[in-house]
Amino acid sequence: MADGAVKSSTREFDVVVVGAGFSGLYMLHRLRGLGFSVRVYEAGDGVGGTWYWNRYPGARVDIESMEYSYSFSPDLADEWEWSERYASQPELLRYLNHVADRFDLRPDIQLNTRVTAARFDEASMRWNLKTSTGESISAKFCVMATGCLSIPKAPEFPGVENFKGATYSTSSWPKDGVDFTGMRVGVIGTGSSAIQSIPMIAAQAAHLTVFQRTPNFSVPAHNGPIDPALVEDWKEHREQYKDEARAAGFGIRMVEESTQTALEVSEDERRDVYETRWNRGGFALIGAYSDLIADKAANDTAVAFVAEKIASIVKDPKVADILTPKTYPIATKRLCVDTGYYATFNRDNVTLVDVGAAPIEAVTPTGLKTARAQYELDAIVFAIGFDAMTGALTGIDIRGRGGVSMKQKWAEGPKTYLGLMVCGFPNLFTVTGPGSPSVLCNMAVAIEQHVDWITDCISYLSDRQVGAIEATSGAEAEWVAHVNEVADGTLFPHANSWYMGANVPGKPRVFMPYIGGFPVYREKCEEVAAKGYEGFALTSAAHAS
Ligand code: N01
Repeated sequence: MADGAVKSSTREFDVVVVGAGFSGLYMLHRLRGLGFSVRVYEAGDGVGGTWYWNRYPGARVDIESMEYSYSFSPDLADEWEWSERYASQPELLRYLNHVADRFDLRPDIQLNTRVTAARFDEASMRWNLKTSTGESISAKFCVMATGCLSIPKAPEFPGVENFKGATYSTSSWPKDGVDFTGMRVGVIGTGSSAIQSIPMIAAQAAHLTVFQRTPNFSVPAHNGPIDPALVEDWKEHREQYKDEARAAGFGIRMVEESTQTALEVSEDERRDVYETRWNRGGFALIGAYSDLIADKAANDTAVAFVAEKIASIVKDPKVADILTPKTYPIATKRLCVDTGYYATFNRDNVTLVDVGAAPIEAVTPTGLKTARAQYELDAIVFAIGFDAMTGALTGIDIRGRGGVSMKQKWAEGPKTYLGLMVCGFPNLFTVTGPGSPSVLCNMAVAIEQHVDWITDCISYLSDRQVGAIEATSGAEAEWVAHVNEVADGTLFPHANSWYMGANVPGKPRVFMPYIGGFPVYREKCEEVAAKGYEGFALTSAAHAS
């Protein structure tokens, strides 16, 4: 049978959705509600995406629970009660399972099934997909709801396979948890995952050694039981607060983005503002001044404030100094939100090792060897991050027109139009793809906006019997240039961050998310749709054979 032809064993759908996390669940709900036949394929044995996999101790959201929730259903919002200001991973996973049950999504979700390949058949204008379970699927549309941080980096340390103790990765933690009692544990990495898990592991292990290559900025969450008055207030003003979140650059209402610039106020006033926001907790600090991510001198004031905080919390000045970032502006790597992170280094059973100064050379059978010393360990935790934003898409053998793969197309960095579609890959949508605000926005807000846009688009095409939609090369090139131009106007490219692809050896250095702000971006998407999908080429279904 010719390549792309539909075999009798091939299952056919209007839309295939890859991934059953926050995006995939809502995508299914929206499309099925309009009568499309939809099938979701999920690699895990449960729904929840990020919140299914990342079960490490201390894992919790860094945006307040009330805002990190779906907003599409007032009934869902009214009936669900968050117990903490920042929900923990188990609670988030319960929430997503509740959503799957409440909207009866499970019958259309196939678990334990990884989509391994997707090929566009130009004659039929359909996608032919293959799965890890050997299935063949044909779909008119393909929605990649694969997440921005879902492909972990492999531990690239020589000798890992010879280690006699246990190894764990924060991004695929055992479901039954891990008991570190009495053990000498090493954590490699000091990103958000490590910063959340380090205080928890330190409280249990006999000894914890933290191997830090680059220090991160972290702000306190001030987590605790959710304030019932806050919940009541949200119930009363839900629509207003939703609009306010969508009008905020980062899609987070509670950041309270100021319009003032940092240097227009006195040092004393600035200190008071930072102090108030530090005490409020979470990302409030970066909302203090409008120019913190654009003006180095402004940013330096926030850097100095956090450095002072670290020095005031960490008793050993040498340790405090190693923990203080000095090589990049604050917020240009994802700001971490913690519970007791810096204070953990005051514990007698915690050691900080600067592997920026003396790199890790190898994992040995009994521990870890740096350029300076050998560390004896019973367990190693890899908290070394992800092949962010592109890894989940280039990890699937996606082939568009002419058999060109996504990997080839993105060899020099991701190219998309609006982070929603890629020229040469018709009828394939990416939820929170590179080139969209995605990880620089409240993901709940970014996801709902993308899912709504994609749903409207598929519905529009279907009503008009359009066979295929595809980003034009001109619109794509203009958008990529715009994404870069906006990023270059900020301090973000100054950091070796995963936003830049800098954490994965050999990955092109390109700033991947769109930093122009969620409101501007949303307006652009709405304008494009209102103009009959400007920048996209639409092909009549009559051309399909
Ligand atoms: O990963 P990361 P993460 N040798 O890439 C180090 C989201 N998230 O899983 O900076 C030694 O941030 C690496 O060092 P360096 C959030 O968006 C959210 O922690 O590259 N060290 C770094 O310290 C976050 O940003 C929450 O020099 C090595 C660390 O490993 C994103 O996910 C919670 C190394 C990796 O940090 C990723 O966070 C968790 C090597 N060879 C995650 N390779 C919430 O709070 C890497 N490192 C919601």
